[in-house]
Amino acid sequence: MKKDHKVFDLIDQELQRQLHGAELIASENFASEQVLAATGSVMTNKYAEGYPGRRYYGGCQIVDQTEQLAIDRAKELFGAEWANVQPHSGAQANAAVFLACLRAGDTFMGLDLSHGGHLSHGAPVNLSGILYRPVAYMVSEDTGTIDYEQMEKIAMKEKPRLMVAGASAYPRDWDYARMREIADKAGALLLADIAHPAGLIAAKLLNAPLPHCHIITTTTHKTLRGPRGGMILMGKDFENPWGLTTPKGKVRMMSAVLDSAVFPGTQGGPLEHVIAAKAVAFGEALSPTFREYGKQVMKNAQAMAGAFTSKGYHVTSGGTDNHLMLIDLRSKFPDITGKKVENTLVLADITINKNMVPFDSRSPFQTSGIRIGTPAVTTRGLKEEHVVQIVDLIDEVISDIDNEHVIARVRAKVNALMKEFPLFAW
Ligand code: DSN
Repeated sequence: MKKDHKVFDLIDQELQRQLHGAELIASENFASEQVLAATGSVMTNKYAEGYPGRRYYGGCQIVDQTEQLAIDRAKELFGAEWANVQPHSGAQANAAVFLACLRAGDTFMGLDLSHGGHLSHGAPVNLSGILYRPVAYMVSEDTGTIDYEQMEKIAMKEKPRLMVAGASAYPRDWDYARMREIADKAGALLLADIAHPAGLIAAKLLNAPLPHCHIITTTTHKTLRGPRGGMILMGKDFENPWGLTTPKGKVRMMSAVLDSAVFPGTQGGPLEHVIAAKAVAFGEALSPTFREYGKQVMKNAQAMAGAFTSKGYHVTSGGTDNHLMLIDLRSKFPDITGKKVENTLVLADITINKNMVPFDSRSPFQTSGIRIGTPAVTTRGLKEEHVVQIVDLIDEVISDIDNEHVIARVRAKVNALMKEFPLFAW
């Protein structure tokens, strides 16, 4: 068959971009060659609606085994009794949990989007904000950390049916035990969305959401370093206090309700090629070297946060416990937006994203902040001394933001540094 050069040239260009640039988007990573091979495998050809051993199609005897392997490894990795590895993404996993736990119009609680929360935790443009009634908790203006006292007050007033612990841009660890106390008092179920720190939690480097949270959702491609996808876990199955009416009658155990909410509730055929790649990634994350990787991710993040602080940038909450940091540009460069920094750094082959900071005075399209994360550069092998060099380079660009010569000089330095750490060398 004739090669589709248009598409494969673009894929090659994307590979070159990844090879030559410094990847600092906190939610991105470099999956291993085995994970890529599984994602690009013949498993993509198979329809397998249903679950292992109970499918709607014939010929599922092999994909049943890969999906069961992914489930078993996921459970081992997180110490969970139950897992569903079919969600196509973290947002899909959340949509399924909401379908299982809420009825249209029900109140649930999540972190305010502008304080680091995620779109699928109640943004007005997402189904979570359209079908349900979100109320938000926030970070404290003084500390930049979650204000659990205020959270409790809001929860007791609003009586949400579900509370969400988790964020897209929050640099600190979570007090899941405290949130469970609040959820119990308010009569809510507690969901931990660990999409960002999942790899660090799997490596036992951050607080464990189990046994405190009733349900966990995650993506598999961020710190967990797997293929792009999602997953739902439970420490222990339990009776769904509200049940779910299906054609077969009332389903009460949460595992059955969640399975049904994923398929057929919100998805059709599972992506068995991605599920095979999830199994590979979970196997990699179970190895001792993954824990060393997680430790280095955190050391690199701390080194970068320290370097930004010493250059006079305001790092929100004063630092980081995990893999990311949020820089509030206003203290050092009040007139420069996050958007401008993002666009300019791309020209220097440094990839970050603009991000709102708590109590931001600008819109999400402009922002006063940038979000920076270390999972991808750490996979390449960069250590503290290298990421601190990148902070110097970022500062050089921002300090003279319209100077093309500076951008070109920095780009050359970034490319030279990345050449020392080839992709897939690990
Ligand atoms: N888009 C992801 C992130 O960057 O955090 C969350 O879904």
